Amino acid sequence: MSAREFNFDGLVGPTHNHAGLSFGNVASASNSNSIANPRAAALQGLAKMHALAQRGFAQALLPPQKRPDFGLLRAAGFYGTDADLLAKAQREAPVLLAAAWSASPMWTANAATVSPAADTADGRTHFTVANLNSKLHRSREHRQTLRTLQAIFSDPAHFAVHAALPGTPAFGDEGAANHGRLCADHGTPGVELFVYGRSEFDASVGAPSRFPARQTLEAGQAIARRHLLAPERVVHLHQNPEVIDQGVFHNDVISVTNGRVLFYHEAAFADEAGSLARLHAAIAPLGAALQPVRVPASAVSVADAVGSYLFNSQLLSRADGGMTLVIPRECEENAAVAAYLRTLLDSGGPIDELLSFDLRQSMRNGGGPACLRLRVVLTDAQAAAMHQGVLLTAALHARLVAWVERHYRDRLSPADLADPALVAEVDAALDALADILGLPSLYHLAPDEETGPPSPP
Ligand code: SUG
Repeated sequence: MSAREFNFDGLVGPTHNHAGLSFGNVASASNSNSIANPRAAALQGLAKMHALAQRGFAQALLPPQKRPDFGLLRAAGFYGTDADLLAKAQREAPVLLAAAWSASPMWTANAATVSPAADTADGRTHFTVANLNSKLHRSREHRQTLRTLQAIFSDPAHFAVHAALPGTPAFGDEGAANHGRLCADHGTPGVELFVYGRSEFDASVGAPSRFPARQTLEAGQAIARRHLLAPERVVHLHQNPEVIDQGVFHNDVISVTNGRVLFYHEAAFADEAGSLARLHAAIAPLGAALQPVRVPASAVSVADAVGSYLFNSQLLSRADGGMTLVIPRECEENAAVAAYLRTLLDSGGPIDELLSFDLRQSMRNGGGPACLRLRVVLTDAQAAAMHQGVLLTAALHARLVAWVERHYRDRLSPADLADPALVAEVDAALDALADILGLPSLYHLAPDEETGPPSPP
């Protein structure tokens, strides 16, 4: 079966801000309460999408979500008019207010876990929306994510879009950020790799002590069952708890897969040799050999990996057979990482090209090139069956740049989050976007059941 990998990048929403909401994510904490530039953030993301599309990579996007999330504020006991809610929340609970405005759905690597048709028993592409229940602001994303994915991948003959796992600690799930795939070719069966930071029920699995492990073993097991994966082509690997404690809050901050290649830091997994042996064994029956590209700590420390986001790069197969590593600018600015990258290109290994992008706005919240995209392998028939309005053509890129320039602020501070004018601005922007993407009912969500009455009884 011939298939291509599409990257669905998150279009950065108009309320991108730096609120420090993600304990365990070093960049989020260190830029807390600084002033953000949503316009620049969205344009930086669009520039990356456009450049990759121009080079022939299959590129699409996932739209932002409606904010603020008044349902969250009502669920937290605030009532009154929209303006009352914003003012009261800013006075009494500014963290909740920031959570309600978060543009975090931009990091679409956390939107869902995706299993291509070649891996599933029913020959459909399966998606499980991530519950993201480790962080309050992110736990609110899954309802709209489900709606969005169902709108884009609506044909049940080709796609199965599953709702999020129950939002309980046993099923902590952060989507594709902790998932990888190894294969000879995107269209042939692959080995799916689920990386977990802790287990709810197996006390022998070590957990980090300083920062939370967001992904559980039990979530990966449930998704593998839901997606009808062959057990012999599923590998669950334990992430090294020590790196989580150093700021590796998702596995995609310390390793990435593509084709037969596993690009990883030597400290990524709890048991490096055992993990590699299991991957070798799982991929061998597919007639392919694993190609590990191991980065030793002597070349790049975990701190440098976290600071530069070297592993949060996109590893892309080119039509000419080579592989391109899409890195954030920060990699070129870190002396150790820049030196390592020079040796990588000279090594004669599978990675033979670097492309670097300025994604500083997203990076300041701990989101690099790989966080900003969800990989979806599609056959030609599936690509034709999905909603076409989200494919990034040059014309769509130009329309979106103009849309951002018209609707986005170039400055957003915590104080601005109580401004009722921002609510109207975002509504106007998203109405226009739904038209541009040809998804008119995208934001017509039923009110949350949990929000309760808008004022006290
Ligand atoms: O979940 N940051 C996101 C970054 C997600 C990165 N994704 C991947 N690694 N795939 C997170 O921690 C920060 C928001 C703030 O602080 O305002 C935030 O949510």
